[in-house]
Amino acid sequence: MIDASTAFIVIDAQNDFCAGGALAVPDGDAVIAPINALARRFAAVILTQDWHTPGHASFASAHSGRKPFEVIDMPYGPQMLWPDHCVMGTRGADFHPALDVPHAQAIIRKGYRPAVDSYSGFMEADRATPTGLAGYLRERGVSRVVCAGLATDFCVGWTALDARAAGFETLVVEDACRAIDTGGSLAKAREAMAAAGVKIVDTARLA
Ligand code: VGL
Ligand code: ZN
Repeated sequence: MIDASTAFIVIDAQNDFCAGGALAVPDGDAVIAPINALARRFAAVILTQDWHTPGHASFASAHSGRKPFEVIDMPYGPQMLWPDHCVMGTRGADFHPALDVPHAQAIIRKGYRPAVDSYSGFMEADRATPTGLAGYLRERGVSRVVCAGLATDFCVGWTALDARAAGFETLVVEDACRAIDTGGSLAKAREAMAAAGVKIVDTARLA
């Protein structure tokens, strides 16, 4: 049942991940309509927003001789490099203009520390620094989270895995997500989510 103990987490529904954006996810715009429709079914709605400093360490442009989608070793582990995207305060970091969730109550920004990425809405990529989202949800009495947005294999996947790790029952609405799918990343994310007990559902089956 969708009641106040279930939160809808809309992940990175931002211009840079949509058509014409700096890190456009294939068919990314297609998530906006189902997210708008789904959001109406929830009293508790939270948005995440990828929010990087200019010259962020996850940008290929910050590492001489490196290109987007290469993987480098960072002090906290392997890091895929990306085109410059979602720079704080820029249009690319804004939510998609058609995103219509005025009743969303909190926006969790992430990836704002210059040297550390954060795909997950819960935990930065150092796997040690929480964003505060788990505590926020617990204080509100949330025990179940439903995730949708961009991208399935990165920010949605990591957010869902961390939600499980934090003890939340976790669902991902797959038809309200789209993937980057680079180097087998989507298959890997699906396997990891299944192994962790994340439930993959679609809008029609969500109850
Ligand atoms: C994302 C790569 C880099 C995402 C964010 O939202 O999935 N992917 N930053
Ligand atoms: Zn990012």
